[in-house]
Amino acid sequence: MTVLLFVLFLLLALLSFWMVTKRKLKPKHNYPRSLPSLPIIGSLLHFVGDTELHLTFNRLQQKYGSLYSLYMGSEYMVVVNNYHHAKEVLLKKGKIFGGRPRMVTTDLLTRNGKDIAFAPYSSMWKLQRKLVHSALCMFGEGSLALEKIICEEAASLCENLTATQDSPLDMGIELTHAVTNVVCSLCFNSSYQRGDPEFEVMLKYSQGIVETVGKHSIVDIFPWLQIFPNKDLVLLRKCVKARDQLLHEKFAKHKEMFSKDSVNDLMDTLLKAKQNNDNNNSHLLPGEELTDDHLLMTVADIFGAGVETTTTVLKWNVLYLLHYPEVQQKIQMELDEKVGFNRHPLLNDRQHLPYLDATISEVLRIRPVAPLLIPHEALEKTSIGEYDIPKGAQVVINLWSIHHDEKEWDKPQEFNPGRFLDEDGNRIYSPSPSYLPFGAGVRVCLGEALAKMELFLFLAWTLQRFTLSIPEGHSLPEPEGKFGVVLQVPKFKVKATLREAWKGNK
Ligand code: PLO
Repeated sequence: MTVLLFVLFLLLALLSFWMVTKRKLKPKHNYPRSLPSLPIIGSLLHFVGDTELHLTFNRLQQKYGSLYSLYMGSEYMVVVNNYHHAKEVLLKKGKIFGGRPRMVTTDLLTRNGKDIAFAPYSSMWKLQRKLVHSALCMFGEGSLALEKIICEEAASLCENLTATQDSPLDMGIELTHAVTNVVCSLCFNSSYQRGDPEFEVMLKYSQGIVETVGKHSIVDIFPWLQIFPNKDLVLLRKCVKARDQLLHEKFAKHKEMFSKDSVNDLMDTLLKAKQNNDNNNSHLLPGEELTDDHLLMTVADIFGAGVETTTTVLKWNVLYLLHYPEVQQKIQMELDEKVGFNRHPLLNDRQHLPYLDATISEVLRIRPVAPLLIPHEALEKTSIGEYDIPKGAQVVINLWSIHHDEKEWDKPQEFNPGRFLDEDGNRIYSPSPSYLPFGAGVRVCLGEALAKMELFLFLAWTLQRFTLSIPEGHSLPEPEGKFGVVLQVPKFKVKATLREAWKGNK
């Protein structure tokens, strides 16, 4: 009996101890305010029929504040809508938040995270990033070679525009062609001629991937839905297959021709690194190996990112120039004065063309390429501001909110390149710190310098020679983007008219 009483007493004591500690622990967890959620579907009722996630996340701030949480199905997600918190996540605690959530669609695209952008935080990922970074420095940013390549492509872009002069033209395709050839030289030391069927294949599969990958689609939220037929997954698989075929051909050719004394492009750099690594696995942990899959996925990432992001920004630029002909005219006046008509624009001119530079910055602000960046994942228990964040939480940085914050930007909905200039028209870097078009921290965009060179040169060349306008009978395209892994630009036609000074000479 006494034993029984003793056990009962012990149990009661344990229970009360547990309850007291639980009550004590509970207030310790100060998680961000959460949207209501139901079992299994989580907070998804808020997003029924919603395609523009960045806008909904922006709107939800009114009710839940700038930092809130929700459940995407069963996944805990924190949404960051202001730059203080964004900088804490990306810069101050960059390593802690350096993970990536696994998703069905991105796993399919990257052979389970063997690329850079969607890969988990690991020593392999660091090695891949380092290799690409040094290759970009070697072939591009540091040397004149890249400027020459971009200018050659800009020249043939202008030729094509001259040929189709005054008739309605989908400039998107011309711009994609030019940008693709720059990235092609960089990755594969090759380029596409006009009308090359391989280029058409690339255009088509890339569009399919952009439409289906990494946009929190239903299979990303409920991976078990993969077992049922799914239109998006069928399309994605088909496009990835087409991409792989193209990549394998290029890879095989490079392997065959490879010589470590003649490294001509990114693919060669990666092959050389693999050879070195096979000899002495220098940077990697035991059991880790830089495989052909890693090389392929790395090139695929750089190629895909290089093409899709830069063309998207160029298309947004053209769209805004059609809406604001006075901005276009101002850029042309600046070009006429600083570059003139006897030579083409060079990278060195950038410092003398602040209005063009400011226009590019404003386009990147008002229509960020990746409005939610790529989701991050907390690799350990941590915090944002005064709030606790559990290990494994998905953290989404809403760049759209950060770039449209009324506390930071005067009339953020208005397109106004002048906000990036001081009273004398000199370039200021950014009037507000609430501006991160390329992200920041350990996952910052690898192609920022390359992108800036291309944006500047392609626009300067085009506007030096042509005036862009809406063709007769066509209407102005709405500046509404379609959310996805990049913010897609609506299709529209442009009339490119050769400017007076260029008529008669080439
Ligand atoms: C674009 C379509 C390509 O076929 C594959 C591809 C690879 C890398 C992705 C890119 C797509 C979209 C833009 C991404 C880029 C990596 C970094 C970049 C997500 C899906 C951004 C904006 O973060």
